[in-house]
Amino acid sequence: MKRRSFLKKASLTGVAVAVGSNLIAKNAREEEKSDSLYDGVAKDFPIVISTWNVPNATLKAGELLELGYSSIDAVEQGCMIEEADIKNQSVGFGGRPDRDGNVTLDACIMNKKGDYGAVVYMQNIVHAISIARKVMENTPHVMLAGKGAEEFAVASGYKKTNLLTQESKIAWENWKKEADYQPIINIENHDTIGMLAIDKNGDISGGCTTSGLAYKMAGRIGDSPIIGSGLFIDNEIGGATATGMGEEVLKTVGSFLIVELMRQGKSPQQACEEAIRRIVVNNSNFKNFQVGYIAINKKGETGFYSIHEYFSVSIYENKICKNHLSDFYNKNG
Ligand code: SD4
Repeated sequence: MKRRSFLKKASLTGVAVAVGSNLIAKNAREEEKSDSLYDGVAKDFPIVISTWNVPNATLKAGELLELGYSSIDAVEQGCMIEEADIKNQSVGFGGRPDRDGNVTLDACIMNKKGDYGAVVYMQNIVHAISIARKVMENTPHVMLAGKGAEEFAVASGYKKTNLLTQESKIAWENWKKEADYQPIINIENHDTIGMLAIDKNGDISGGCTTSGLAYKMAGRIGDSPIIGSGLFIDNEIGGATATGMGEEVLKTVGSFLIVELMRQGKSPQQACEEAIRRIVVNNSNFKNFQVGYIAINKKGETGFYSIHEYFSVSIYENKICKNHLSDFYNKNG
């Protein structure tokens, strides 16, 4: 019996209560092994994987999943931790501004049904991921931009906040002294959060939220809020999300590519490596920018890979959150 019909039947009989549902999902995984797309052993759910060293956000998502929350709730609330953290200068409040001093946010979210919501170039609202979710759930559209996104957020009850903190303002003023207007991402200096989660029912959701490249041109939008580039989820197969130089991720539609490679039988690790190879193979400039991918498949296997060293990921599994340094392509420096 396929997991989906098994779970449906189980919940109809009222068996799928919090702890029991984990057992059911596990049994269902055992049963579907024979006709699974993948070889190997299914892991215990829930699992969360996030870009960069973000233990607070990843733990928050993991703990919610343990309590029986859905993957979409966990992803939203996990991402919100980084959006509110002024020490993270790549996301939300305290994010680095564009070259005119405006902090503009990009975010998107996808649920287990393949629904998608996004905001781009949104200002003055801390929780871009929540507004993306509201676009997905409460409007007939999938993406709102700029003022329209901001007004929708205010109409939805969110308050306006000046996102430029004193620290980010000082850094921007220092940058202006020698501004060379090159939108080149610094290899170590970014922590956009992309998060993928599998809940106790085995359902996958993902989110991605960022203030984008520091000192970008006004109006610039990166990969993070764009379906298939910064994030893609197919609940039958798995999910992927990206961090780093958005222009390169956009050109290769990286997250969609990774999910499609997994559909063809590649492991999450193999798929991430192939997506990085697609970027570097025709790009002699790859030494000057970083891209990192993370992926998860339906069995809970994870993968991550980057162009350069120092990319890391946070993984929550078996009730523990750990940071893992990624393998990378550019071994020769
Ligand atoms: C962008 N991918 O806007 C984002 C930037 C990023 O960590 O990941 N920063 O291109």
